[in-house]
Amino acid sequence: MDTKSAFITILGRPNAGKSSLLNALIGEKIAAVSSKPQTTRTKITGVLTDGDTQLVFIDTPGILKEKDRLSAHMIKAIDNSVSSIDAAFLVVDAEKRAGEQEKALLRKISPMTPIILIINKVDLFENKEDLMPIIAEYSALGDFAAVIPISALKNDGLDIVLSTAKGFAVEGPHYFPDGKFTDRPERAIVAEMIREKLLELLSDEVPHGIAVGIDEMDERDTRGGETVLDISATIYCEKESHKGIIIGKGGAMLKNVGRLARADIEKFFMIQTNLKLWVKVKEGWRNREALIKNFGLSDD
Ligand SMILES: Nc1nc2c(ncn2[C@@H]2O[C@H](COP(=O)(O)OP(=O)(O)OP(=O)(O)O)[C@@H](O)[C@H]2O)c(=O)[nH]1
Ligand SMILES: [Mg+2]
Repeated sequence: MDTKSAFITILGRPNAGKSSLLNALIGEKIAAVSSKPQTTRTKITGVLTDGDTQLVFIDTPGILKEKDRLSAHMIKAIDNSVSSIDAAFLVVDAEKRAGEQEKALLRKISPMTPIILIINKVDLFENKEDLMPIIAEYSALGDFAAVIPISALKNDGLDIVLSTAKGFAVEGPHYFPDGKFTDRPERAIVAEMIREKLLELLSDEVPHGIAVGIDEMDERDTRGGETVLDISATIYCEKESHKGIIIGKGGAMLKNVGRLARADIEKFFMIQTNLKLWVKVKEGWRNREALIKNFGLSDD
């Protein structure tokens, strides 16, 4: 059988729904999703193999302005994801006006790379006619190979995204074993599940200064003959005052984070999980290269 593959990078401003789209296309929750901007911090690869065709999607952080060392790495992750690809998805939020952020992203993509404009969150429009001027405005930003309105949240239009993506596959080997849907280590997926809950539950600056490290992740057989997954993770924050907020009154916040993250982990790995969370302060880690690297957030 002649195999085919396509590498497709997903770009877009913060919160446009890039990671939601990646998860929906792969059918597994491999990337954290939240209503806060700058949820994704590194490039995340999702793989979908269908018969002879393998699609490799690369989700990227939504960020354009450098404000510290971490954001510099996030921008680098975007820049490192736009070369040697077969196509790019520009994901835009139908509720937002087209702007400088999209233009800046388009400038990063080689003129040789076909770009598919994906207009996301169309579920928020009761009257689909209201979408027409929005589609026209975004379409005027560039020369797009296709324009596809979707709802990543409601799984609407994804079949068109997939068939369009397949059209960009070129003859070549499959770069990942069939059945594998991400190159992310299990520990990284778990850390992101925990950070996702912190992003949703905490407000303002606190969650943006958080990194999660997995200290232990091991399966264990209980006396009752069951297998459980023991995970011990540390939540690093930037200030002593943030530590108090993360732990919450009587430990309530941390308990809540643990409960929600555990549910996600159990669903993903299909195994009963015992999750222990710790909180530590690492002042100014977002500007410390060694710590950024340690947290797996470096794109060198
Ligand atoms: N209504 C609606 N909400 C959506 C849709 N897709 C994503 N969202 C929401 O939009 C928010 C941002 O989604 P993400 O997937 O994290 O966005 P992102 O582009 O990856 O964001 P960054 O990683 O911060 O750049 C979340 O609250 C999602 O639930 C959609 O189709 N419809
Ligand atoms: Mg994201």
